[in-house]
Amino acid sequence: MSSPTLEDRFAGCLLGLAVGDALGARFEGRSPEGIAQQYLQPRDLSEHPPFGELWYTDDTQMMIGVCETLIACGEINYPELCRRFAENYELHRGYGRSTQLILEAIRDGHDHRMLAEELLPGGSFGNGAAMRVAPVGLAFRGDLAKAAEQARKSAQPTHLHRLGIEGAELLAAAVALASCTERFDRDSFFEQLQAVAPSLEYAGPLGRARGLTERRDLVLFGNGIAATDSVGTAIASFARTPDNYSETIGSVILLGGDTDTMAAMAGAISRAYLGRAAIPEKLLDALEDGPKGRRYLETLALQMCRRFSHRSNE
Ligand code: F2R
Ligand code: MG
Ligand code: MG
Repeated sequence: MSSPTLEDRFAGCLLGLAVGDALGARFEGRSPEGIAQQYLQPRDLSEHPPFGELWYTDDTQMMIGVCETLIACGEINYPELCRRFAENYELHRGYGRSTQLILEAIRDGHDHRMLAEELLPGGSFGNGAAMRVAPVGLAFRGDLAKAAEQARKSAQPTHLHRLGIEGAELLAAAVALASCTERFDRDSFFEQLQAVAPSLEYAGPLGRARGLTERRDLVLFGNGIAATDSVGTAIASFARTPDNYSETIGSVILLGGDTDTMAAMAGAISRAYLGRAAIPEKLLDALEDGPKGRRYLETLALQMCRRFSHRSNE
């Protein structure tokens, strides 16, 4: 099989994130035992998805804001990013509490910088900065140091805790590497990621992910809303089944907990590697297609590709 074009990878990444988010959202907060009563194998979720249109959540809505900023400015520009986040914000998408308050403060013209410091001790270590950062990885895929620096900037409005920020750096690097990869090399992938996230909280899971073979061991990586309980899980799931998007997102959804976000992150990495072509049609067709739905994501991917293709290191 020929490798995907760059355009294919960009579209795959954005759509792979949105589909993972929207499918995972149907199971958010549920226990693995409860999900197992309906779905036994990861692929079952793609083959027999829940009935009806699949609606994305805050993960995709914020990722759209990151994309729009990158397309408009060529890099992360703080005021533009805040403006896009607030403009796109819809409460019913299901935001984290602190992120919700910050976005409402931006929207209402209040001083929000203090909020990010004060609402949670030491700033947020939630996975909200990592769940939206994939476009940064695409844009700066040829330069991991730049991707990490831009990921830090993209976290700034809402996530000031070092673990929230480091989770975003790691996820951006994983997308960057996947989008440049012709044939997945596990050792090289993890060696490069380990250089990006040296702190113990991430180094441990990355070390375990490198040797992961059994799906049942994914449970050791966590399924929670903290970046340290979900970013490693998404990366581990991708690296276990790099050639199979349905298996990669299905495996994290079967863990229960923060299913939308784990599937969004895992789906973004998977499709940055595999491209758009093999996202199951059933899932793609079910993804919402309103004003900022499926076709808008395809347009964003095209614009991103035009804006950033010269940075390719392929
Ligand atoms: N919030 C949700 N889902 C909840 C259910 C929504 C429901 N369906 C509805 O109908 O409303 N999902 C989204 O939130 C996660 C991303 O969150 P983000 O952006 O990181 O938010 P925040 O507010 O910064 O942090 C989330 C929680 O993490 C804990 N936390 C973070 N830092 C902390 C600290 N320093 N000390 C203590 N706790 C900390 C807090 O409980 C925060 O509320 C994604 O899952 C996304 O899908
Ligand atoms: Mg969500
Ligand atoms: Mg979530």
